[in-house]
Amino acid sequence: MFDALTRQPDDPLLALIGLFRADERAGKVDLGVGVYRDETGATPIFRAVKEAERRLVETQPTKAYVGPEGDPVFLDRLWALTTGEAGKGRATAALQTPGGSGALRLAADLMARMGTKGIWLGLPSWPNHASIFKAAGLEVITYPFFDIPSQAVLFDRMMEALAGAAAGDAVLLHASCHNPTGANLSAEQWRAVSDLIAEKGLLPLVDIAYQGYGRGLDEDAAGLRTLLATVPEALVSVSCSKSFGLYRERTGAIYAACSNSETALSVRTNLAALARTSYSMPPDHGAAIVSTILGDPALTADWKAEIETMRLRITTIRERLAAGLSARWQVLTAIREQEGMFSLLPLEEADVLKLRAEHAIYMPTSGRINIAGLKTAEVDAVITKFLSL
Ligand code: PLP
Ligand code: TYF
Repeated sequence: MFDALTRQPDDPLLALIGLFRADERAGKVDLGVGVYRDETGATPIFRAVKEAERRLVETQPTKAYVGPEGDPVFLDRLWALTTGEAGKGRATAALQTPGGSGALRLAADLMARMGTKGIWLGLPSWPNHASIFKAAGLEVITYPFFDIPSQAVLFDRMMEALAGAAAGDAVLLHASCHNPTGANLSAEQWRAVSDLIAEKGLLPLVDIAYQGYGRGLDEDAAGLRTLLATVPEALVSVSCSKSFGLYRERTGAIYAACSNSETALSVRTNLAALARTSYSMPPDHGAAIVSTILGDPALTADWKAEIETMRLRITTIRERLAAGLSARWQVLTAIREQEGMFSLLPLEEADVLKLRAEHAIYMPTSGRINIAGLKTAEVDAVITKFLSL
């Protein structure tokens, strides 16, 4: 019976982890999968996370199921962190999910249930976006978002495309720290796209997965907050994987900002019903950690200080890389203005494979680099190898 199945390709980003591990060369460099790394190449556990875990070990009274919605205290605290004042007083439906991926899938299932036909996706995007939406039965409609050779956001073309969207269509937006390009929209561009979404009656789905890694915790959510202040309804998918370093704990949430509390109740019961036929109830540990941190001013302050240090490490590496690479590729001064972990270099697949074979520098064939994969001490050597292409 199983022979009815055909073998599926691995996720190229995750497959890269295995290729890198198997490489025995000294000085190999991993610019692949999007996890934060420090100056030693490690992905550390935040101090505040360790402390929250210690407290949970001592005080957690039970491991009995959480409900399908998860912990409402976690959901409130995370919503406040994400939306600031823009979230206050909004009728909101919320569900704790297994990571941002779980949130995106629930959002897609909800849209399919609502009869949403198309979801507009700017290219390039995180490859899993299109896969998740298609798996839920949505039609993915793409538009150009970023031009790799000129490293420019194609804002006019994005607006032209969205002007052609049908009322009721959905639009996926990255809140900040765009994966894979690092490109960001200006405050005016967020205002313009928010106005267009409201005017056309579109449903925005905002994916926020890197809050704190770009310009700062509030700055990275500013565009999302503008949008929420403008549109009557929105979906927001939050991932705690990067912002709290909780990758494997599968921590996230889906929020629906609604125009009244009756609708919010209906949306919440639909999200819960969708979760029930999938994984039933969400994992608790990561959400309990986040809730503990955000409920304690001292832990929150320590977590903020640590993520700020990480953010500054990334911006420093960005400056060094932009200065070095622009000697040959003038256009790559853009790396300095881009934000978060990723930039998308104008490389051919052959260049990427050459860097891998000859210099043990690993990145996906798309040319995306994880800036956090670079240690300060090796930046100059890596620049030299790029310039030798
Ligand atoms: N959205 C974007 C843009 C991502 O890059 C990721 C990946 O890490 C996610 C969502 C989902 O992350 P997770 O499911 O690990 O929380
Ligand atoms: O883009 C990345 O590298 C991160 C991590 O199936 C990731 O978002 C990559 C692939 C995947 C899940 C997470």
